[in-house]
Amino acid sequence: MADWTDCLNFGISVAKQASKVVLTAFQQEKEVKLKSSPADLVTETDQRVEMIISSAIRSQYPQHRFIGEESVAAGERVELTDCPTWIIDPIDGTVNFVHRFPFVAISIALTVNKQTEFGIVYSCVDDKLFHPQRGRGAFLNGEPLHVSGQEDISQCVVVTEIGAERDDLALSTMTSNIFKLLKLPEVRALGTAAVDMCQVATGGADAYYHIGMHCWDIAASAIIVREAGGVITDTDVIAASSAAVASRIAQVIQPFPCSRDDDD
Ligand code: LIP
Repeated sequence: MADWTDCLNFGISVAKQASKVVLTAFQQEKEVKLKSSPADLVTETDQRVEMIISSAIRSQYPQHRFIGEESVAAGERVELTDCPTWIIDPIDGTVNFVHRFPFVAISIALTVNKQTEFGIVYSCVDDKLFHPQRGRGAFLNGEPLHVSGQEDISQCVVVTEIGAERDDLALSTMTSNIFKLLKLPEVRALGTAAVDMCQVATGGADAYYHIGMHCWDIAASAIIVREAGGVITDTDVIAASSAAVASRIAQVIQPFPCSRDDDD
């Protein structure tokens, strides 16, 4: 099995450099633009941070490819091939960033042959670095992570979000699904999918549910959950501490038809 540890270490150093830009801008006034909805925002910092990360990686690994949230927003196609491909969300939790709600993360994953080799979720404000590697476990600031292993849905803390889609169908599906989830366990939301999913990996939460996610929102955190012993299903995204909890949530919620990132 090829060893991607050098790439992981390089990605971590780049994420830490980029986080300085995020943290400086976090305290300042931002110029904000709307993307698909008032809950889907972009700032100059999102674009700058993506440029810093992709330029650094490109000069170190010129053969590698990239899928980045802001490059796609600017018109680049999403194309996942077998080549080493870095999937980047420069600021996951842009709405939090704009409002100074203190959960924002830089999320980076590397796929090779369409399989994720490692992830990096750097939760900048609280200085928490999540770094899983395929087959080698998941870590938070160097310490191994394990899901709770909870199998009883009535004992679960479930993390979820309303999401960025604000049309009537998306909103009514999501709110009615949250209503159903509220009848089961405790529900929480931090405003960043990447950090939300990391809570499942730490065992602090037992499941995560969200519809309409993009690959850059979840590429890194999905491998964190898996390497911490959890499961990821696809209805639409459920990350859970056990297959039993994932399947119970899938029975309760109403699926929602989402387009794929690689739809043209
Ligand atoms: C956002 C998320 C947020 C989710 C939104 C959106 P962004 O990512 O992480 O938790 O609810 O759907 O995708 O736009 O801040 O990178």
